[in-house]
Amino acid sequence: MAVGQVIRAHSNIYYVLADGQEVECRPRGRFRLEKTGVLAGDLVEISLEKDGEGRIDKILPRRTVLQRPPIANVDQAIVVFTIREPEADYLFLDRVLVHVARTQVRPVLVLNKVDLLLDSEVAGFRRLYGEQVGYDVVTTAAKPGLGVEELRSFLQDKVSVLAGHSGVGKSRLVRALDPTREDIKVGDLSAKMGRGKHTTRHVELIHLPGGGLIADAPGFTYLEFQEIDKRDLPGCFPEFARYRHQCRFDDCMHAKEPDCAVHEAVEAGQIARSRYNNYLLFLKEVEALKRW
Ligand SMILES: Nc1nc2c(ncn2[C@@H]2O[C@H](COP(=O)(O)OP(=O)(O)OP(=O)(O)O)[C@@H](O)[C@H]2O)c(=O)[nH]1
Ligand SMILES: [Mg+2]
Ligand SMILES: [Zn+2]
Repeated sequence: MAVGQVIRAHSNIYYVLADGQEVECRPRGRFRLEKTGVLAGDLVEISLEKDGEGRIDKILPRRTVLQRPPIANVDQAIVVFTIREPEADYLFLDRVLVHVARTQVRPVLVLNKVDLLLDSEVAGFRRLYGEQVGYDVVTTAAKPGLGVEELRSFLQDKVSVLAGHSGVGKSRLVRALDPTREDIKVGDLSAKMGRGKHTTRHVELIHLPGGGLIADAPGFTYLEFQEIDKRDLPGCFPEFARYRHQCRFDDCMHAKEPDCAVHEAVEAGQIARSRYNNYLLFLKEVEALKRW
């Protein structure tokens, strides 16, 4: 018996790194019945069969779990975003940030492809998501290799996962961080839609030269709010924190209530209206789900 970490999962085969060796494993039957099954990032107990194949006997308790992308035991989600190619989708970005906020995973925002942007666009993004909202923001251009060392400093000694739309450059960033990994596939953008083509198919954990593990993962577009209590939603918007305790009602949802300090901060330009509008949209979504 040995303990290892699942670094890749293809259908029902799991590649487990144990004692520096990659072992191809299948889970024992009962894991297939569990809702989440075995996830990349899982720490597992394995035993070797005579044919050299491994069996996963046990999943050790998970520190964190992310549904999108599906991975266990990560410390950080590197949320990759672009303003051009593909075009900015702030609603989706805020959706991903709410999902991450619901876990114990720390978000780091990466604005990639800054080689395609004006300095003023980069500065505007930093001002909003960095200064106003309060996230760590790193700006990169994976292709010409800008900002890669700053990103590396966020990854050292941690387990991180890349998240974001297809085509934003997640895999290209991994290759910029480890140029020896030419085997990692980088995709094109479809000429018609300007979107990625889902080049990465599986989650894979990669050891970085400077230390730290990073998981490349498939891009995703679809995310819905399930099992989320609407009262938890305001806490997922860090910029509300400073105001929400000054509302007239303790249980203020910052929608139509009178004397709402969050709403007043929006009117005063201290909270971005775009973020607030997305908040109201998510609130409606969560309330609609509850009615069923
Ligand atoms: N101009 C420019 N292009 C980039 C940059 N980073 C990545 N690209 C290009 O964007 C395209 C998509 O990059 P990928 O790394 O495959 O994107 P991905 O996020 O891994 O996409 P999926 O695997 O489909 O989720 C490729 O053609 C890259 O060369 C960048 O900083 N600047
Ligand atoms: Mg990829
Ligand atoms: Zn309020």
